[in-house]
Amino acid sequence: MNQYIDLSAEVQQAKEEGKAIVALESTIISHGMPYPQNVQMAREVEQIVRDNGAVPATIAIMDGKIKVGLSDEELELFGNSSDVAKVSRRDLAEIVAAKKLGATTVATTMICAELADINVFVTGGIGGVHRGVEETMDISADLEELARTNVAVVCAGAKSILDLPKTLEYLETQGVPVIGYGTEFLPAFFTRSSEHKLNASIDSVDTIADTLIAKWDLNLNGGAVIANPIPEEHAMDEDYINGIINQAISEAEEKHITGKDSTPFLLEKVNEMTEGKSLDANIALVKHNAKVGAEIAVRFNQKTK
Ligand code: PSU
Ligand code: MN
Repeated sequence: MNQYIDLSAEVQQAKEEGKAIVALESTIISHGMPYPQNVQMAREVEQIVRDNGAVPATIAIMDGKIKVGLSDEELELFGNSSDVAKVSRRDLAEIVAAKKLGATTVATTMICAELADINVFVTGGIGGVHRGVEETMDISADLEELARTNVAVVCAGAKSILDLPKTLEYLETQGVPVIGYGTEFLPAFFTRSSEHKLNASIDSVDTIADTLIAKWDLNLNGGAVIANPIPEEHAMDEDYINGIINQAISEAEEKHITGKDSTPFLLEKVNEMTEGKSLDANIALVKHNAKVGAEIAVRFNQKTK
């Protein structure tokens, strides 16, 4: 194992026993949701992974190490401190070497998961091509990571704070499969669907595991997006949430919020303007992803043992 990787006792034991492991990110905790709901979400998601037969490994940077598996106290620390850096690929070496606290984005969680030999990663939504990219060139490093790192990312699609068609085009160019789980259309995070038809739709976790195995056995390097729609009962009204998102984007433009601050700003604004309703939806969809992700990880593990 890489010298910078520090496995928790639970993850270490899972490795020894050959159990399925599911990676979880920490930017969603430190920069994606308010305290204390973020910490509670993180604990519940870990428990859902366990209840579905896998072992959770929340990933974060601390004391010059990549921690794979966090204790309750560490989850609390990452959920409730103001000096946690948002760490994407660009930032990883600096934050490790400086021994700072860092929360890993989708891109960095993929890097760390691969180093720890974990194939399945569960989160809420991936980053993507931002609206207005023609001006800003703002394209999340998550997409480039999906192109090169062999980890499957189970998410609820991407938020319409992004330019969804351009995000799909980018992924196609990079050869990243986007698999709709039980849907033929890209889920748009808060809503179950969008108008963007996907190339692949699979209804069983077993077949998803087979697809991942075939991909990597064929040396088709890179990740895959498993897009799992938010459960019906938690989905938001499309016009309502898109109206709010448009307002949040206007405000970000007025305030000249750019770069890595853009996504956290928009998430917080949307949460504020929906009076917490978007946060409830966000938490519900992550929990659902945790169940599906654990099921995929268990199948993948059985088939590759
Ligand atoms: N989308 C969400 N919640 C999040 C993020 C995205 O709904 O917390 C986080 C993830 O960690 C993702 C990151 O990797 O934002 C993308 O940031 P950026 O656009 O700066 O690459
Ligand atoms: Mn960006």
